[in-house]
Amino acid sequence: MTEAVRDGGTASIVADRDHVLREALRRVDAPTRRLFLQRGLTLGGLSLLTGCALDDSEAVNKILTKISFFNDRVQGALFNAGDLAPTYPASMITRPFPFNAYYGIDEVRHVDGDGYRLEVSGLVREKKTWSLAELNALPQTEQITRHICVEGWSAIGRWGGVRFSDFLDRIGADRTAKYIGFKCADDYYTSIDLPTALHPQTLLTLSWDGRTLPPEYGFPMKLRMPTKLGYKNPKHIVSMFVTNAYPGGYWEDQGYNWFGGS
Ligand SMILES: Nc1nc2c(c(=O)[nH]1)N[C@H]1C(S)=C(S)[C@@H](COP(=O)(O)O)O[C@H]1N2
Ligand SMILES: [Mo]
Repeated sequence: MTEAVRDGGTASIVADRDHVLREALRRVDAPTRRLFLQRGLTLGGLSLLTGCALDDSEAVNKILTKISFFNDRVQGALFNAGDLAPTYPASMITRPFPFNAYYGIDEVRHVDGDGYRLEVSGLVREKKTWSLAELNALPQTEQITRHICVEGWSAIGRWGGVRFSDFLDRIGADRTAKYIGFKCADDYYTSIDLPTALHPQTLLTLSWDGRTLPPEYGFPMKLRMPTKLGYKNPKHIVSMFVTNAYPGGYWEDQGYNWFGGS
């Protein structure tokens, strides 16, 4: 054990400064990292940027959280609503397509499609619920795009459904709102920024590989966004709400970056 660690408190923070800087860099993506490195990243600089004094380990956590929010703003500013994620030919679809959730595949949620009603609330003109038949009756589109999971895998899949911006028009969503939050049939939840919600490739997803969305991939409905990492793509959505109050997310509240661009 080093002298600094035995002292605890301030001393260990100073001893851990390289660790704090490394951790700060790990929490941001490439553009923010470049910006930090160009400016010469220092602990003093981080304190200034986040308005936190680096005097105890709680402050370190606070700083890292603030850096993640700072990174959200950088990603939000760099997000170009017109830039499309790559699409692929059907021959490149990954088979079998991977399953992932915070539980194993044997615990996949089986939602009853007949009783299903998507609840829509918050800053919208039409606070109604939607049955699957009603969602399926809306104009549909398809995409073959790549899903990227932070756990170190990616896969190309084919998803179909309603362009989310069309759906937002139909429910009269307030386009000046900050967030759309989603709650799922498991305990999962997440939220996205409005520019991503309105992106042309953001899809209220009802089908996978040309057939009804299977339970493991999110039946009865998921949100598919090729511009965002896997954990931002909620499966088994049962309710959505348009809001200006930050809704967070299942992984985001445990330290994953909120914007989660891919
Ligand atoms: N409801 C719900 N949605 C979720 C998750 C989850 O655990 N529950 N996991 C997320 C993560 S981390 C990934 S990578 C993708 C996996 O989607 P897939 O099973 O279609 O590959 O779902 C995302 N959406
Ligand atoms: Mo993931």
